[in-house]
Amino acid sequence: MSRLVVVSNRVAPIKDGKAVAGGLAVGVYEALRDSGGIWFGWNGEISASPELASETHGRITYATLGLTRRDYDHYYRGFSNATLWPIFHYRIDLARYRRDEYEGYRSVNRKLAEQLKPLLRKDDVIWVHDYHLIPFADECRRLGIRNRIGFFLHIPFPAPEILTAIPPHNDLFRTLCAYDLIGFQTEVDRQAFSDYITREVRGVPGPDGYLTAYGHRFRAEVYPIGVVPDEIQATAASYKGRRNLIGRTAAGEPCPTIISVDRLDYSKGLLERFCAYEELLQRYPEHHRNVQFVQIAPTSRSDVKTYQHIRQQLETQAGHINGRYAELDWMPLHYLNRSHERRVLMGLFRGAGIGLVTPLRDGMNLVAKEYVAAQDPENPGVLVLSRFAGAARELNTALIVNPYDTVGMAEALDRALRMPLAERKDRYASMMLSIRHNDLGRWRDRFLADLHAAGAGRQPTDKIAV
Ligand code: GDG
Repeated sequence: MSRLVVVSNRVAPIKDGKAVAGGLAVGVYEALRDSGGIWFGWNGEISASPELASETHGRITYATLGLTRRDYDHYYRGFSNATLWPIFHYRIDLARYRRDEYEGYRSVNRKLAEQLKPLLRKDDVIWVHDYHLIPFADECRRLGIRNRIGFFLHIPFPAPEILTAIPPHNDLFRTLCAYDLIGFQTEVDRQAFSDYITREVRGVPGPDGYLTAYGHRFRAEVYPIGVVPDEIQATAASYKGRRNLIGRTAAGEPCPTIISVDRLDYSKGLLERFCAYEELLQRYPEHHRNVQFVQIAPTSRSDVKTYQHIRQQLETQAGHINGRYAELDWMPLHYLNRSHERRVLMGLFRGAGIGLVTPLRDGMNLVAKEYVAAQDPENPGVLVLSRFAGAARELNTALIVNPYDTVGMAEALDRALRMPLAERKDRYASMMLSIRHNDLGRWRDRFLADLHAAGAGRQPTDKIAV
């Protein structure tokens, strides 16, 4: 059996037996635990002279290194998170481009490939994750690495017109074509990629998802990431903490709760969501004292300017809503800027009657799937879901909303608060079917099976045109 080598921007070594948090970490960890192998990438630290360090737990070797301050600024904070992230999420208005940052991005990819090379064996299969590492396979090929290399994009792939706003888009996407297999969250993303390749570089689509561009034949396919529903069910059901959350209604019953959990990111639509909640309170006074909204939003990328700005806007809006509607014994909005343990989140999901997941753009959005998987099948809550989350392609019996439509979202919340049990059960059953079908194991197994098959024809003499 080939060894699996996973390459991702961040690697956090996981001690034996310790539970891991977050969908990607769980998926990658389980894939590695079954096959054994290496998890390679940045250790999250800034260092004046980064050195490769490795740690083995069970069958997994964590090989990590730091970044210099300059590399961090150019590769991570700059081109990855101030250029690619906003543009891939359709926010050209928030993007900036600096040539030195792009050069830094390319150079870190080169250095990472150089550091990985001595660790590789001939039949290792390499699985690279996300937008930080688009040029990684190209750098590997330049070093003579001929192993199978696949790439999975966790975020959306935007329409070609948006992508061409990235000044070096031709150079960047030429490097993407060096992979043997490229995976996307949804068919919309795969189609946008195929459009870009055929339109911008005159690539040629073939049967079965194969494309030829820059003299290289590779495959592009859809692999919707999933969760482990049974594990979430068990964790949520066994949580004994404050299941009924914070408040009580005027009648002394547990207060119906709307819950949202997101990294604090402008793509997640938090501000629009706060406005929709205010609209609900304004239009439907009967919900006063009978609903509370809990928004958990751990800060993220707080040294990138646009993230500081959105944080200020949210604090202002949260203060405005509570200032306008709160009573001595009723707090309509609980805005928590801290992260919480995964088991606590799953317990809170189960106790909340509404899961409100309304990103402006999202590759998949695992919180939507986690909220549904955590529900009590006998008394499930309602998922209100943005049409712009990848998850909306599968969870189409959620209440689907447009996050730019404040009144529409308020109406959906009102409908969710009133929804009868039979309808909630029907919608839940249908969503669970698709969550079980596209679970995390299937995501991993399909990708790896296709990667084995896709690279099978690669000859040692294959050349990537430059
Ligand atoms: C990217 C793409 C795609 C959140 N707060 C806490 C916490 N979380 C966990 C959630 C969930 C994960 O983090 C977030 O995943 P999402 O999918 O919602 O969003 P991104 O972080 O933007 O992820 C996205 C994903 O990659 C996977 O491909 O779906 O579209 O943007 O698991 O539960 N976990 C803990 N404490 C928190 O406070 N423990």
